[in-house]
Amino acid sequence: MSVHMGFRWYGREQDRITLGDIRQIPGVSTIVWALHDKMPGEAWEPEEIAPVVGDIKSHGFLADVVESVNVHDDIKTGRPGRDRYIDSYIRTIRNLASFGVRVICYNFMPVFDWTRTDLFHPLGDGSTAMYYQKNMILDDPKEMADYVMSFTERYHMTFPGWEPERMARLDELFEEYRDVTREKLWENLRYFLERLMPVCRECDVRMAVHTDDPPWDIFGLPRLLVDEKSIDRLLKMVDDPHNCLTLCAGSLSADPGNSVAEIARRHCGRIAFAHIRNVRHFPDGDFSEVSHRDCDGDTGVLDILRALHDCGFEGCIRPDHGRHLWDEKPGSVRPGYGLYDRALGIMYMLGAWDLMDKEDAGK
Ligand code: CS2
Ligand code: MN
Repeated sequence: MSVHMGFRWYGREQDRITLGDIRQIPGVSTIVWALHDKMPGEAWEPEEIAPVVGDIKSHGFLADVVESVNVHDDIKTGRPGRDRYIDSYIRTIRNLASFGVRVICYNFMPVFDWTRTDLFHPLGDGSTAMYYQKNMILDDPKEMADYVMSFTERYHMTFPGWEPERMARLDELFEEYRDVTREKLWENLRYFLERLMPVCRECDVRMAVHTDDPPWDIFGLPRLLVDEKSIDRLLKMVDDPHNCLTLCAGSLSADPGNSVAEIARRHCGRIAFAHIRNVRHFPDGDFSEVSHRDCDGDTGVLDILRALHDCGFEGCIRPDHGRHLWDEKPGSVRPGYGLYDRALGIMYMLGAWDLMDKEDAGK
């Protein structure tokens, strides 16, 4: 069964990596894309979607997976404005579907998307990777936001979920989330999904929520999708085949208590998209991103691939964050999204997958 391998691309304006570069990586069939200059809550219009999809297709790739259509804070907090923003989300779903998009990855994390304390942490071999130092994520979200924003300012790079416009009103945002307990956040996610499902059924689009990164509360903000139990809850809460998961191996495995392979086996039919990334843990709770090679980290990359293969997984798999190698330095590379290590990760995954295919063919 051939694997549907994806590569995330930030678009001509925001990515130095070209579609031509990606073409040279064996086995990539899908470009995972987004309109990165859209703010959460804004509808994506056909005339904005068309050129990007056209560009991707003209290079021989599929454009059927979008990551991310970000969810407006009013939807997450359940403020009165949410219905208007859900309406525009629905408009985006319809517009994307009309261009053949079948999977939309999004997240439901309050205020921040992925959170790291060092975006270029030396790994000792000359490469760098993203790193999480637990004792730095305690009570001052400003410090961390300023750190991430310093990259935006210095290198004119924005990161999804770290929109400068939102970060500039961090105090206000924290205030808006003050009364949003974990249960309220679940309720707001349910409300959002229930409004989306009829449209998803009609357009055959699967909404694939990304697991929370890291999978625990930060700065007093609740995080929902953190382990097998919470994933169960999500899938049962809105029990529709269009309510799906983005299985992000690296996010989940930041908690050593999670077995990503088990989660993959249990929920395979509802996993619409998989992110493969390897993480190494340190005894003090810190973790570092590392190469995709199984033995370089604690994620169990081979077990996860085996689980997906055994289940007949047909969704898109992409390498998630990679290390920064060779000439990839701050300013020349998007943190986690260099060319080389993700390409190496793809070759590693294809090696494992092809071998499993061969074994099956010989049975
Ligand atoms: C991604 C996430 O770079 C990453 O860690 O996996 O930022 C992901 O794109 C979003 O959470 C999905 O909305
Ligand atoms: Mn991910």
